[in-house]
Amino acid sequence: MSGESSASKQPEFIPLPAFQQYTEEQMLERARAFCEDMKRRRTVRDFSGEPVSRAVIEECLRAASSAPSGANMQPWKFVVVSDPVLKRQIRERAEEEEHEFYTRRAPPEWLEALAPLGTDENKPYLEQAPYLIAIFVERYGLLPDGRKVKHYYALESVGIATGVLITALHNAGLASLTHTPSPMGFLNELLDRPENETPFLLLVAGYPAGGAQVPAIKKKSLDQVAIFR
Ligand code: IYR
Repeated sequence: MSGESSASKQPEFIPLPAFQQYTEEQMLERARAFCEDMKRRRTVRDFSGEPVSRAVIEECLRAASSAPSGANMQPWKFVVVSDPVLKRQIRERAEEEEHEFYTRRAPPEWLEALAPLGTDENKPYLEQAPYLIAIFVERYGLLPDGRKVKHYYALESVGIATGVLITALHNAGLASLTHTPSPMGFLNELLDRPENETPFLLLVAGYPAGGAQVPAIKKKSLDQVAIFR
């Protein structure tokens, strides 16, 4: 088959679709309003069992899937878990790992860094929240004939998509929690994912429980994180 081995596909271009230009005043207003809204986002560990429309989750996943990615490989998979049996299994396996983490694996300085968050090995939210979105990184793609397709910057790409997803969920009026049981290999087994997919994190999504509390922690100031030269 000619032309298959060399990278010889001709690029095709279309006009940039629907770019929105704003006045400087509008830009500042939009940027401020967005920043204020994002500052209201907090990681929540206390979820209500109130159901959330699947259509909302689907739109948020479409937004996440619009993220840029290395060579446009889109190396992400989102497994949306709402089945109570699966949620319980995930909770059991995560708590087993977390027990090891909190009692043996975590070095003292890690536990010290986590102290202000008040986390422990109990993860009731893995059953309480209506959705657990298990995010996987496709470390490489698989063609139907079994050949592997190289993925570039897969972790960075999935990190970006996850940021978009967290933002989309917040924008839709939902709370989320980035949960990283370590190791997370059990997710492949429970969710029946192939070996080219590695768990990236488990995003818990739903409404906060009435009276939910969050740790009194602060974000760094702009001066501490941004350098203009
Ligand atoms: N995975 C554990 C520990 C944990 C680790 C980090 I880094 C956090 O920011 C929060 C928790 C847990 O979920 O409790």
